[in-house]
Amino acid sequence: MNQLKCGDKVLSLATPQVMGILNVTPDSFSDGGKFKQFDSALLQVEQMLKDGATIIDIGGESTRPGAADVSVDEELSRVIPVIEAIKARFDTVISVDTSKSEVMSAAASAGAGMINDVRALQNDGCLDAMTTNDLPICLMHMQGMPRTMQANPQYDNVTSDIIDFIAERIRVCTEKGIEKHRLLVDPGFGFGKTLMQNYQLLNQLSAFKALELPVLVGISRKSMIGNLLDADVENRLAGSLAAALYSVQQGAKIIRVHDVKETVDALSVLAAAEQPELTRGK
Ligand code: 9MG
Repeated sequence: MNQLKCGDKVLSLATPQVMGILNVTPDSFSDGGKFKQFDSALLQVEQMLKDGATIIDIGGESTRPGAADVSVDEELSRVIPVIEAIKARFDTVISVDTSKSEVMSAAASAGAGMINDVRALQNDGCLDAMTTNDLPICLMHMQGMPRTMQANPQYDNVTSDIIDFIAERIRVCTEKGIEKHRLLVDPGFGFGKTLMQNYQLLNQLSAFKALELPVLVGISRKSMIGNLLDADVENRLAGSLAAALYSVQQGAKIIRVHDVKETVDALSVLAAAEQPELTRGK
């Protein structure tokens, strides 16, 4: 259970892993033409890997609250060339953040090592698409859809409702033939949750251990940090690091972040505090 087979690579989850975020949506590259954008994406990947990321999560569809839909062709044209270029240049696990079956299949053929689906394989064709490869899949919880999800999210009990939802998605996946050892779970911070619901969920994150699958968490720079601290997006680093450390202490195995170096440093200090013998020889 501590190892995840990601295509031709094996990822150890014996220690927490950092997943670096690579958005390839037009709003993430405001400076110039397509080639410049491509180069800048690869430079960003190179830096994140130097800083200690072991997974790069490529997203061609914005899932921010209020974000518009993207066509299959547009998403394919944003994501597939970037997967191919990363695969040719770097030795890393490539995760693809998508909810489209066509993108899942094309990404798997292009060399992706993981699929990260914020809709937990609920869209048409996704379950079938993922039975034709053996990649790991992150099943994330979202209430509603990005355009409207923050309108008025409602739960009886935020943590147990989300655990029940994910348990049902695990059941559906395994019934389809997608083995449990391929699955990761994610409570979906910020996806249809109020500020208080997000912090209740963070407080109770260890309850997700009951699902007996690796937990992935994405809190980096989100509104749950900004709204708590009254901080704009450039001033959320300290809050994001605190959330990352707390998540790992509650059992999270993969942390999805923008600020890779700072997160890796913070996790190294946490690991040394927990196991001082790790510092031997330094
Ligand atoms: C794509 N994306 C944005 N936020 C995310 C989160 O919290 N988890 C996962 N798995 N993906 C996310």
